Amino acid sequence: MKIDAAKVIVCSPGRNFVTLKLFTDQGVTGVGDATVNGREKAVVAYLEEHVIPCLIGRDPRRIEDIWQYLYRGAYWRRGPITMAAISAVDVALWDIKAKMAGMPLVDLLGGRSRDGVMVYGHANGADLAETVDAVGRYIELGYRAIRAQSGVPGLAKAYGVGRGDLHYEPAGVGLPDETVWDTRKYLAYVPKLFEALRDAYGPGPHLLHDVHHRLTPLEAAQLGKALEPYNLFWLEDATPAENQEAFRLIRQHTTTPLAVGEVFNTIWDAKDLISNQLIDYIRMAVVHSGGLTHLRRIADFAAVWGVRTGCHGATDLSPVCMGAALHFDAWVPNFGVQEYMRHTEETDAVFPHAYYFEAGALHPGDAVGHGVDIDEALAAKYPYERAYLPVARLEDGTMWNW
Ligand code: EZ4
Ligand code: CO
Repeated sequence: MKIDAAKVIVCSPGRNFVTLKLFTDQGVTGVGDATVNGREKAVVAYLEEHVIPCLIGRDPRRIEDIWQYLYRGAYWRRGPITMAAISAVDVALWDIKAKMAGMPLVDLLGGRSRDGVMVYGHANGADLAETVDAVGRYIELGYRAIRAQSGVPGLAKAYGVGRGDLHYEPAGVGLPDETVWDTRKYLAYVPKLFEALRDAYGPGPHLLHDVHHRLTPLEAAQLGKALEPYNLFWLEDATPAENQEAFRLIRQHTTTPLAVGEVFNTIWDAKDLISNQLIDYIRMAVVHSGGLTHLRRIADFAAVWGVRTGCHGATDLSPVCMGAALHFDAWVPNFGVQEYMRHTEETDAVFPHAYYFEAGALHPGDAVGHGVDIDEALAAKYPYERAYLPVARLEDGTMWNW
């Protein structure tokens, strides 16, 4: 059996997606997501110029060997572009293997560990009252876990506050949007938000919050402590994690559970965080961490240290990534939660999928493979548009972490 063709499809049904489709001499095809938000074309070139020529003629059943060939064989290892390209190949190969076996992918991974994958939705509002209402709407929709983000008094724009109720999309067409950040205003406000949420909805719903890399370790420790009375499910990306050791200081001061890792690419980015038990949830996604072959190893390593999974699932991760993630989540023994930001109707139509939402959970569905495909004719109606994530500056103009 041979891989006899490969195609990279870029489309923008509301936002940009990069999709790899592999074709075999036996007619079975597979698809993988390769989207890196705001740097899409770099992955396209990496795949077209450097990966696909090495794939043609290879046996698609040899997933492990192809993974090692692309990882070790590149010499220049790791990084988001490389690992997204490897992930796209890996997920397409798992899709092919599961289709050949006539099984949903979860059955190849070891079978289901649970009925449905608990997801958390994104509630947001311009101010405290709007955010409290938005969380209520997610509870009415059946969500058991909800991330709450709110506009901050005195700041024109805040991370996580979007257009409308059920969608949040940070990337924008054109050059990067400039936003202004002030840590003092934010830190004074967030505990009030979670106090109001517990007053309104009691101890039942799991509540989550994403700091989005804005704080220093000491400020993160202060926030974690201030939020302890409200029993968060997790506090996410409290400080940038290039320096894994930085989380030790946060950990020493607070029992608020910590989640990190959506921007990580390999096990090496998380090794110290996990083995020193500095975090509770590892957030790496199928698309940005080398596919199922690598994410499985990270999850097994995390299980040794009692760390659970909480895969990134924002809208820039395409339905193909979501489909693969849900098969992984349904299997992985140390599952925590799966992020779920709904895609637009246009995106859902371009990527027909077997997964569905029911009672606060996503279900991978019963289709063979990972259950997600791309409608190429429809995709062609939505050409690529250059888009970027915003950037952040302090009030005096200093560049900060967005
Ligand atoms: O900003 O996926 O937890 N979710 C997030 C996302 C990220 C985007 C970046 O591309 O932090 O909203
Ligand atoms: Co995040």
